[in-house]
Amino acid sequence: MLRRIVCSAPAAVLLLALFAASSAWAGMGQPTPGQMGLQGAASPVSTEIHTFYNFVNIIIVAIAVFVLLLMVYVMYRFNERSNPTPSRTTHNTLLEVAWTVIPILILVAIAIPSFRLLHLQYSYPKADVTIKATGYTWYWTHAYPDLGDFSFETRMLDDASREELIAENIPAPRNLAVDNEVIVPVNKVVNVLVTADPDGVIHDWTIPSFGSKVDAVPGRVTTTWFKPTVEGIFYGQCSELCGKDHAFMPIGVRVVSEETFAAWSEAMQAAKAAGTDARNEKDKTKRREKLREKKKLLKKAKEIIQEATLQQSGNRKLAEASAAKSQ
Ligand SMILES: [Cu+2]
Repeated sequence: MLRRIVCSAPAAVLLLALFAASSAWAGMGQPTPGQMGLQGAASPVSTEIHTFYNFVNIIIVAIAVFVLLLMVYVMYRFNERSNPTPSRTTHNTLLEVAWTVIPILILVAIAIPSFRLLHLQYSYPKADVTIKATGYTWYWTHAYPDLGDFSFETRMLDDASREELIAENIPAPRNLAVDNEVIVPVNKVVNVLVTADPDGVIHDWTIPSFGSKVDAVPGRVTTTWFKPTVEGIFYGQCSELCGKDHAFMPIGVRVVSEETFAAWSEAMQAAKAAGTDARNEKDKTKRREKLREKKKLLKKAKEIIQEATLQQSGNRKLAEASAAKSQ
C-alpha cells in the first residue's frame, strides 16, 4: 500500500506540474472553455508573470507532496500497532535548524524573482503611445493625449450587435466584445494612465494577456504599461467590484501593424479637429459641412479597423486550419 502511494507520487507531481504549465494551452486575449492556467502571454510583463507562476506552482506542488508523504509515513510507521512504545525524544538540534532554515531559503528563492517582476511592472519604459483610460459607471473612455487628445467611449456590445458582427465572420465574444476598441501598434511601448470619474467609484483597468491590471481611482492617476508582441484582439474586464454593471464594462485592445495604427490615428485626429472647427464655426452651412467631414473621417477610421479585424480573424482561421491539418 505504502509503496503504491510512494510510486504514484511522482505521477501526481508530474500531473500537477503540467497543470502549472497549462497556461501554455490557454487562449490568447480571452478566456477559453476548460482553461486551466493563465491567458496566453502577449507582452514582456505577462511572459514574466507566466514564468513566475509556473515556478511558484512547482514549489507549492513539491511542498504539498512532501508533507503528504511525510504524514502517510508517520501514520503507517508510528501508529499504535506498529510502534506500541513511543520514543520520549523531544529535541533534535539538526532537525530544528533544518526546518527553520529550509523554509527561509524557499521564501528567499520566491522573493527574488517576485521583486524582479514587481520592478519590471512598475518601472515604466519610455512610452511610444500614451492612452488615458477613465472608468465611468459603467463604461470606459479612452483618450490619446499625445495624438491630438481624441477620445471615444468603450461600451459592451449587446447581443443584436454581436450577431451582426458574427454574421460578417468577425468574432464577438459575449460580455467581452466592445463597440470601440482601443487601438495600439504592435511591438511599441504603450503607457496607460488610468483614472475614474471624479463623481464615480473605483474601477480597474485589466488586460490579462498583457499582465496589466491597475485600479482606476477617482481623482488619482495610476499607470500601467505593456508592449504587445502579437497582433490581434485582447480583452479584459473591470476588475474592481464597482456596482450594478461591474460585469458589463469590458475593455478590448486591438493590436495592429504600425501603418494601420498611423492611418487610424490620423483619421481620428482629423475627425477631432473637424469637430472643434465645427464648434467654433458661426456660419451654419460651414458648420454642417464640417460636421459631415467629421462623420466621414470617423467612418474612415472605423473602416480601417474593420479591415484589420477581418484580416486578423482570417489569419487566425487560416492558422487554426493549418494546425488542425498538421495534427
Ligand atoms: Cu467598474
